[in-house]
Amino acid sequence: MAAPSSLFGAIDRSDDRVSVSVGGAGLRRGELFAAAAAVADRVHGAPVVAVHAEATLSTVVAVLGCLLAGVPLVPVPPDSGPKERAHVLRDSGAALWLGNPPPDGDERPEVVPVDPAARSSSTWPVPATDSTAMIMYTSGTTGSPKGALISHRALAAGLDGLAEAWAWTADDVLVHGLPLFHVHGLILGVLGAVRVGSPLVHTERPRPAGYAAAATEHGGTMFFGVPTVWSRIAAEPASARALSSARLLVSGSAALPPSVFRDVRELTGHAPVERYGMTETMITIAVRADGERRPGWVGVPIDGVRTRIVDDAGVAVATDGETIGDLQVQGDCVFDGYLRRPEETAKSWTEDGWFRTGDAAVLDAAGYHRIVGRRSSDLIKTGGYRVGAGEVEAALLDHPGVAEAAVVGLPDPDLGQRIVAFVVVEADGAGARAEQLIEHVAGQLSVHKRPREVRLVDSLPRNAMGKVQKARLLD
Ligand code: MCA
Ligand code: AMP
Repeated sequence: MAAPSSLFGAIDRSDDRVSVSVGGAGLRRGELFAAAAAVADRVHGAPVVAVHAEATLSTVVAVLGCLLAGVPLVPVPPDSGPKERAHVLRDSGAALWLGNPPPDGDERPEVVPVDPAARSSSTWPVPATDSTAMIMYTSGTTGSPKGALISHRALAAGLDGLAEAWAWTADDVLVHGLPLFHVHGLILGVLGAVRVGSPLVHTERPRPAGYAAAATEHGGTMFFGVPTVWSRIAAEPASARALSSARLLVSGSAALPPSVFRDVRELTGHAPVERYGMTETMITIAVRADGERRPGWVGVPIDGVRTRIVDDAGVAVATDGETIGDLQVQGDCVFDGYLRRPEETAKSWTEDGWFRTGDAAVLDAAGYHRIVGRRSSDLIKTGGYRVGAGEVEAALLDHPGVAEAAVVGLPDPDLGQRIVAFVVVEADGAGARAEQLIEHVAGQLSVHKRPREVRLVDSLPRNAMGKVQKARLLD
């Protein structure tokens, strides 16, 4: 029986093509949608549903079930601390929690287990293209993470643009082991594969040996990774060489160091394809499969996206490959705003309707883009994760022994940037030692938001207005 679905085309429950496997547990395409339909039966009509986004087949089934039922879903990172999780659940208004319950006994919505072996033949109306498909929480420079509202239209437009740019078809086999709670691993890495119809082999963690095994055992043709993953692959030549049979090695989520680009090219025979995006916009700029691969350059806008790079007066900068300006984008893949944050939403667009990415970039005469960095040092990219300095500072200041805290991202050969906190302890805060403060943050926020290092200092550098001078800490 075929049933309609805007994101995944007509669904045939007898379709026995290999579809998704996570850590070796797999479902054929028809089974995947029948299992997802059983989830949809359970969540249909809920206002918002949280998905405990562990790297499992159940997570894939849960996400597809919500999309089939037209219920907005919120992926919750499995390692998020109680404070972060409570914020996401409260802010999103999630009425149900799909998947294994979180480890502690927090207050939480009704828990609904997910069973990849369940089957249902129910069908639902295709969700309106402008309705919210996902609420993806992402850090800003200050405050708690904000929920980016991503519509069914944005998902479809973003994925189709990438499929076109990379000649991504059902003949590909996609391999990655990225987390299933971000755009990269979940939207591109799962929904992309299911929309295109290419089998997905998810390796649970993005480790070099897992990627190499998937190349030889499953004939992987496309591999996704953040720069840290590619740098770790380049450091294991035997694993890297196993990827030589691939068609496309794709890097994104942070800047790929040119040295890693060259090492990967040398070991695998493939120059990596770089692409640029944001939680708020999906992937807007990419090197095409048939395009020139230049280290440090992320390519051209995907189909349906327009970009501009402007100076402080809003005037387009010269296309000389050198003049730096603010990157702004437009397109159907852009989100609809932040949940319950009208002011921050309004500030994110220019008066003439361009989304301000907050990234500085240059453009050359061939239309190639290079990302120079974030405009604000308060957004840190560590291992491909975006972390707001303000959120980590707030967690540190919550500790009774901390008087002042400033968090920055310092250059790191493995992670791109590593989180370093400069802390002034209270006069009577002798107990506030560095390791305790790291654990204190870990008790509230996700693992990757923990400072790797805490430096106890007598004072923070401040300007005449009393504002911390982060540039001096970065030095
Ligand atoms: C981490 N650990 C720590 C600390 N931080 N221990 C003590 N203090 C800390 N501060 C622990 C970890 O839990 C882990 O423990 C061990 O140390 C090693 O951590 P790490 O070096 O971070 O390695 P990893 O856990 O293997 O992670 C590296 C990684 C990961 C796999 C590259 O960072 C990752 O999955 N990144 C992907 C992020 C991503 O998908 N971003 C996409 C955003 P244990 O071994 O016990 O677990 S979407 C996006 O950006 C846009 C749309 C785009 O363009 O894609
Ligand atoms: P996130 O919200 O986690 O989606 O992070 C988005 C940010 O990651 C962007 O605003 C950029 O600063 C950064 N980013 C993503 N892809 C790239 C890339 N290929 N090169 C440089 N920076 C990137």
